Amino acid sequence: MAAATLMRKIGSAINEAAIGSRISSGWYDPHMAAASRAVVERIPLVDFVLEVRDARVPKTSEYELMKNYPPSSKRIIILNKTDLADRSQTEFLTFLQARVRELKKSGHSSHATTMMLVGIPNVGKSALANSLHQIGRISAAEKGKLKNAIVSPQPGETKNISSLKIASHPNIYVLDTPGILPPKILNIEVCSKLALTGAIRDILVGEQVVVQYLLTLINSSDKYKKWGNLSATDSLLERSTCSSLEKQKRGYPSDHTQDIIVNDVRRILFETISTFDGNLEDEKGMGNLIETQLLALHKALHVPMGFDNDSPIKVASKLLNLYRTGRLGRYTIDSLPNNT
Ligand SMILES: Nc1nc2c(ncn2[C@@H]2O[C@H](COP(=O)(O)OP(=O)(O)OP(=O)(O)O)[C@@H](O)[C@H]2O)c(=O)[nH]1
Ligand SMILES: [Mg+2]
Repeated sequence: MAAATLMRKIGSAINEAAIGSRISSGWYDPHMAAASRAVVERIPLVDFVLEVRDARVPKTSEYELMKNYPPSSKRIIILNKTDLADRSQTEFLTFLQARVRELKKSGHSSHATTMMLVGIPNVGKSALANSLHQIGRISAAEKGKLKNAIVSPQPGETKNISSLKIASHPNIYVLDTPGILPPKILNIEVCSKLALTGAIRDILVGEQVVVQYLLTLINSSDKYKKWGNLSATDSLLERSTCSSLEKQKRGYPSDHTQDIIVNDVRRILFETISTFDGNLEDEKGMGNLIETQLLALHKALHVPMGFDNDSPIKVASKLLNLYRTGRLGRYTIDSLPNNT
């Protein structure tokens, strides 16, 4: 498999960086260790645990701390980032809205209900906590005073458990928690997917390595074939087909410069893959194609070539950003049985 060496590289970088060094902190830092104890203590105290997973990697993003709890009416698994994944999933907000309504009607209604959002870093727990504000029923006077959770593209943004009120009479609270991973991740494929989807900071693995893994996946899938005849209007059309809820949730500005860049990037990927005459099953062949692609992408991504040593890193982070915001299409990278 062409990705084997890359996966080994990512796996060892991640496990070496777990605890950190004197110059940089690792991803399993004292915050994560403390948060994991705090979450475990709260599990028995809350009414529901909502385990948020990334729809692109529904298996890989399983939350270690809930592994021993069978899915039940208390442990609810939610797939987030469905707009980035290949398969369409049930709309989770509609689902939660129904749960909140049920709660109001049920016997719970005389006392406050607490739901805890848990998950690995960067799956969108805080974004979900904020969306829940919009679906809960809360008086206008209280709305002005509502807290919002901070959302960021970097993993590890939320450092403490915080409580947000999403409905009154009866009161419903959502606990937003810091993202948690186990201190050791032995499976190198899991490591690679976590790095690619942004659960672990890029600096610990290196953007250039992560982007090679991304290109290996793109080059091995046949999605690129759709990019053969792109014009600026195609890409605009594709964006306008996203549902308004998705857009509202993501909050990405519609930026025409970005659309042109996306089109150029897709076209370059299409051209380089379809004219490549080496063997993509072979690591060397894949490596050569990736090298050609990264060189060709400098121009499309507006990174001047060769002026400084950082230009390959800039190309890598721009391409990763396009992928992570769904501009290179939808991908489900965990292989799942068809009935999942
Ligand atoms: N495309 C897309 N992006 C999302 C979605 N939900 C969240 N995001 C983005 O994912 C990134 C992470 O979101 P957060 O809500 O900060 O994630 P988190 O799980 O709270 O992360 P930690 O606090 O680090 O554990 C942000 O850039 C969000 O804008 C979604 O449904 N679709
Ligand atoms: Mg958060």
